[in-house]
Amino acid sequence: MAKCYDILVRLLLLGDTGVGKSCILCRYANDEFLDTHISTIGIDFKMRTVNMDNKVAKIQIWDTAGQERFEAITHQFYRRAQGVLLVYDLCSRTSFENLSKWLTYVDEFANEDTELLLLGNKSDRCQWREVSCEEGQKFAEQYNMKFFETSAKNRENIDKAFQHICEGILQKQSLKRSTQSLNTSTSSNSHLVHRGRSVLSLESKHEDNSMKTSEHSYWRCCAGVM
Ligand SMILES: Nc1nc2c(ncn2[C@@H]2O[C@H](COP(=O)(O)OP(=O)(O)OP(=O)(O)O)[C@@H](O)[C@H]2O)c(=O)[nH]1
Ligand SMILES: [Mg+2]
Repeated sequence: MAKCYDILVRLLLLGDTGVGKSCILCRYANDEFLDTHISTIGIDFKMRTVNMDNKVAKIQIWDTAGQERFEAITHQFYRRAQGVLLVYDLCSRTSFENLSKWLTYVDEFANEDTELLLLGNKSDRCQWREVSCEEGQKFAEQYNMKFFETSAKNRENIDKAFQHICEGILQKQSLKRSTQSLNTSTSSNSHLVHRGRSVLSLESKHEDNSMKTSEHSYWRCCAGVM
């Protein structure tokens, strides 16, 4: 099948049950909002195509269930994510306190260079707020994440948050590409130096293939789980 995009970005939504992950995704992908809580079973996904840097970017977003009983399923998806949106409900201190648990999972199951973004959702319910904006900001800074307060209900910061994480991922990728080409030229130079002089051997760096899962095997793997 012909590829109809230039860039594929894979994101994962994580956080306690009820914080609004599915609503954030519905708002971003379909511009819809659902008032009732229908708990996600295992994992779900949606896509949106956007223009970034004059390229067509397909954003594939995996929406995980916050309930503990699905963790064994959802952990399998962490490694394929280039970015994780970590969500808490700013009207629920428990969901904020549980962020460290989600970060432990990210540490354990995601790639080291996964881009992270913290979202304090339900900003339209400020009168019931249990977590201040400053606390959210401070937590995010501790883990080197950018932070947004969002509302899936009134759209606040939803597009901005997705745009931010995608840009971060693309910047990281282009930096990685430049480093790799630099390494390649260094290692080919090192080869020449080694052959020509027979004395100097510079160690060539191995290319990091961890993020190069082909889309084909990716889909096969998901199909096995779904
Ligand atoms: N007021 C308000 N309610 C929201 C917002 N986002 C989600 N909700 C409500 O919060 C409840 C839970 O939303 P979901 O998106 O289903 O939560 P979830 O994080 O996907 O939950 P799980 O699938 O169980 O992990 C629903 O009743 C939503 O209507 C928001 O920004 N503002
Ligand atoms: Mg859900």
